[in-house]
Amino acid sequence: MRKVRVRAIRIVFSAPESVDRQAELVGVEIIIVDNTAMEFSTILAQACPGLRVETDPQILGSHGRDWSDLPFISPSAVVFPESVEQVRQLVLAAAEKGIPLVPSGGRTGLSGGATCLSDEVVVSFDRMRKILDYSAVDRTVTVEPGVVTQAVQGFAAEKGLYYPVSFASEGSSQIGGNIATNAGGIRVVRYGLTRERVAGLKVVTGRGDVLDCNRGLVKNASGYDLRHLFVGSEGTLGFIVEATLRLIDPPRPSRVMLLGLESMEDVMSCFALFQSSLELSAFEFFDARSMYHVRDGEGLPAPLDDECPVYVITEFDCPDEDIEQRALECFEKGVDEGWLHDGVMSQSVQQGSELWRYREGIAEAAARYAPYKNDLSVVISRVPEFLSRLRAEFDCICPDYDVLIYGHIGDGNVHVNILRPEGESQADFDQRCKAITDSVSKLAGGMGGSASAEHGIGLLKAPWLSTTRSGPEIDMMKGIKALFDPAGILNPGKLLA
Ligand code: S2G
Ligand code: ZN
Repeated sequence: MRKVRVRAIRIVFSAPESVDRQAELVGVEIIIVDNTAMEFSTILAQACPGLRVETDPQILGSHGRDWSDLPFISPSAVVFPESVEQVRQLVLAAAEKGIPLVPSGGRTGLSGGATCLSDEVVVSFDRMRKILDYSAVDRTVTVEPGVVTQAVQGFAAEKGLYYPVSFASEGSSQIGGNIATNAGGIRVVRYGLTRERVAGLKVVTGRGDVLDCNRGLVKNASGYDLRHLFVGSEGTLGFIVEATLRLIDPPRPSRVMLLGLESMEDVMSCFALFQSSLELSAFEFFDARSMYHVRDGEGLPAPLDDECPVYVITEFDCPDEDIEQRALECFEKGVDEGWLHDGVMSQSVQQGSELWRYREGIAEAAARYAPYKNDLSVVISRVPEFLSRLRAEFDCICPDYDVLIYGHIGDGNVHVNILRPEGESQADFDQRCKAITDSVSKLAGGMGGSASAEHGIGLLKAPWLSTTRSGPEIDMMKGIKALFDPAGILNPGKLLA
């Protein structure tokens, strides 16, 4: 008796013409993958000599998750390739056998992009974490995908240069995943996103082709720049197996200000004032609920004499006393205009780090409640309107919810963390949060914004892709997916559900 693997069962009902007529079962379709019951892990182990294949439950548990708090579905195996050739071999075998693969880096994703839907095989890049090359002249470093973000920052600093992409999870996230989600972070307002850092990308496509895109060139006018297709593709077009990153001059000495304000409109007035007078490297905001939770979670003292409705953390170049004076004049003008209520400026690197904890500690403080997250963006000029309409939505839809609103206001990105009330079941909470996401994604989309600013679409936000992308765009994206992954094995169900 030959066991076969059932990939999916489709139960087909008639669509009742009228509501009083019951739908009737008209058919059951069983889709069989032409695999013998041989385990995916066995197939891959045979196809890729030397590939480390794990089915240990503990590894399945750790590597089948990311930070999205989705219900856990175990992968059938986790594989740990150690070379481009091993990745190529395993992709070829998976494409031939119809084995779905899920790429996994630092597993710090927030949209479920590295989680399983059924019995996929997770491809972990934990064993591809070498720094392969460095060029002082090109100011580029070439790394394997499993190199941790913080390691690249450290390597750049050792060379007297700077890798500016920075965010709270940089100690765990991997470069491959940063590129696959085009990670942003706190200094986008000055340095842009990960995309700006990618000078070259080696990728294994779903057909098993190894593409060596751009190879570190500054100029290359030879047709479509395919590397940019892979940046932000969430592992659905190919697996990143090598990245050449462009490093930059280190920043000048900087200062950090924590400011207390009355309203979001005041935040944007201060942003315009500070941006016109100083070299900003960050301009972040967070509301009073965020301040409450970060102080509670991180055990931080009140930074200002009074509590304020809104706070800003801004960082700017301050190489000398003239600039320091200019910063203080900005502050004074903000107070005179009534935009600023109070503020404090760091006098040392240590104090700067301490002030940053009020912003960088929010996500971790909220994580205790397993919050539901929205990650929205609009153009900077529409932030005040967006935020007042967003706040009105929350006041109307869920006045009983504890909602934290914070983010990178300098680049138009607003994060929302909704905390589940104690008395509400997870099912009810999830249901209400889906309705909220419906509303706020349509609000952002209706203003030309995005339902996902930097965390990616993944699994969690796939139902709302169409609030941001048009039908023709989604058709084009599906066409590109079919070209690069004809067998549909690369991170199926993510981004383009
Ligand atoms: C931030 C971090 C992730 C989160 O703090 O800027 O992107 O949980 C977020 O919101
Ligand atoms: Zn963020």
